[in-house]
Amino acid sequence: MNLWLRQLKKDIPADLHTPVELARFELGSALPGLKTELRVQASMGDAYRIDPLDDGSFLLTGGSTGLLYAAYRLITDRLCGQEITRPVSSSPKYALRMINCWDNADGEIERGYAGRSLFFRNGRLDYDADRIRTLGRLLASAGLNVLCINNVNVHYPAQLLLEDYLPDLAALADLFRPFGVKLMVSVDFSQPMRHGVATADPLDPAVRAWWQDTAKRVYAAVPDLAGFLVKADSEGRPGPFTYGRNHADGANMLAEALRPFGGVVVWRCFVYNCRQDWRDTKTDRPKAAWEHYAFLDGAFSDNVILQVKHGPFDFQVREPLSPLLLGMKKTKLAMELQLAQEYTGHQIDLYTMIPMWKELYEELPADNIMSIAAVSNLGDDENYTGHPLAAVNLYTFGLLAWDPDVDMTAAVTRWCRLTYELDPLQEQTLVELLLSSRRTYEKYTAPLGIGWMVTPHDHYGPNPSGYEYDLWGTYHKADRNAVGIDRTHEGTGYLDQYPQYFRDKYGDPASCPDLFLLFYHRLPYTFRMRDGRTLIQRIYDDHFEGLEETRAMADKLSSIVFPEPDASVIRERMDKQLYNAREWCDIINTFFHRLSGIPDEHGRTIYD
Ligand code: GCW
Repeated sequence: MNLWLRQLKKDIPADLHTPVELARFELGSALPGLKTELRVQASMGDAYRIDPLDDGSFLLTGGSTGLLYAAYRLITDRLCGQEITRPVSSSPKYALRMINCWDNADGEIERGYAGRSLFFRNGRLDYDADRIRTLGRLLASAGLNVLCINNVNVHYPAQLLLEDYLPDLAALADLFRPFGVKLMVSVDFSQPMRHGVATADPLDPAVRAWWQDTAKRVYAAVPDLAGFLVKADSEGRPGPFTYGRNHADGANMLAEALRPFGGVVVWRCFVYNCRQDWRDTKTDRPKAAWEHYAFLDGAFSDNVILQVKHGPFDFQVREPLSPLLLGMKKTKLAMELQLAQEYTGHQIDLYTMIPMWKELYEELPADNIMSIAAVSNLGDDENYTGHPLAAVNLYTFGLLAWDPDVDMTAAVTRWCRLTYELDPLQEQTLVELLLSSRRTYEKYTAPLGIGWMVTPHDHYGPNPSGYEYDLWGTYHKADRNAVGIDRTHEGTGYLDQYPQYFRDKYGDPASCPDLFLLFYHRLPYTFRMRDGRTLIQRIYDDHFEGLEETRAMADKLSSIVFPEPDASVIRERMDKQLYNAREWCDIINTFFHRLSGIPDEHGRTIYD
């Protein structure tokens, strides 16, 4: 299944080895009548230029991967009914456009909602090569160029990717090479200790030697491996803290090992105390990343990229941009997004992410962000993303990582047009529906930036106090009068981690944007919002609206004629979403009504 490239009917032959060969094949089979000339200009890398010539032919110029991207641009423009009539030049804003799979070697996917791993079975790399080629085609057509295949929580035997399974890794890298997709692997910081080294201390010469030797072997097998991805000292993973070292010590040690081969260390900043005592009011989890990393700004080697989750918590529906992304000016950074709908509906509920990403990109500084990464929403389901409409997130993630200024309606329309041949009215309905889906989901789930009212561990469906007395630092502290945590200077001081303009924007509840209100402030239910409503009334209204909008969405969706098997899957998941939205709406409203005792001004049903 070619998803948004379903009009490309020919499978990719196994004997293509370079992006240029592939570009020729794709152009020849997708646009058989069209004359194209491909001119390699190696220095252009991923960038390309397309010149329409007087005789109706096209001249494509670019680096080898650039030519492949140019070919997909020409093909997809044509499939969308758009003609290139003027020269087009394009180059990616971010050098590394990465998908991070959380696939375990046994084939399970952590937070996977689209089946099992496409890469692993029974503890080994084992896959359907045709599906891998199709995936490569999809990734390249979206401009994506790095794929980390294994979970950042590296479970045995995934460690063997650097050892016994190296030949398998090399074979997989060969498969992806024509697509311009480089592999990356997650590594376990304590791995040397499985090989007779007494410690994993990053400053110990034996540890350094082990990693250097390992890098040499790995790059002999996969010379273009993008590098290593590391989750250290996070949620129980090993890391430099065990040895009294900091994260620059750890990352730079690995960077030194990868440097001779041009590899990068992508080092995640998802470090916080995951064994917090809920009685402890001093610790405020969103502050953690800054406290661990900000003082190290400038201390990382030039082939280290710090990968920072977009918000300070963990992929909630609404979080501010992480202060690290704004404040670490002397460090190379990657922003990490999550396509896997862990907190956003498990690829059952519709949740199109581009409106949220647009907000993030608008705030992102221009200079030191090198890379954009996203946790994968892929699996071995026939349609790759579980919900057929969740593929819009994979595709538009790629478009934005290439060019964050892309218009979001245009991007979603492009995906719809490539994926389905709908009549214009239905297409417009689908585009509108997808673009509104995030806001709708936000309305029926946790209110006004508070997050975390999900069922613990599984993270689907409501449980307003599920995490309230737990270890994870994710509290809302709702009582009969008020809800939220004060994160201003007078409160936990989280907001102090931001530049002044940011503090000014969010620091005062009277001017703080509504949707962030409870992220930054603790407020009484009677607090008057700018539009005159009380906080509690706004919570009720949002939840009733969220449910109503979901019902309207279901109606609209049923008016669109999707092809099978998509139609059945979409219908079946929409039924589940309706159930979920109702559960959320009623449980959240009841929760706050029971606490506050304040009735809904409109007398709607709240179950007590
Ligand atoms: O939110 C948590 C997820 C974990 C995940 C972790 C992370 C891979 O629930 O499943 O582990 O984030 O990002 O490392």
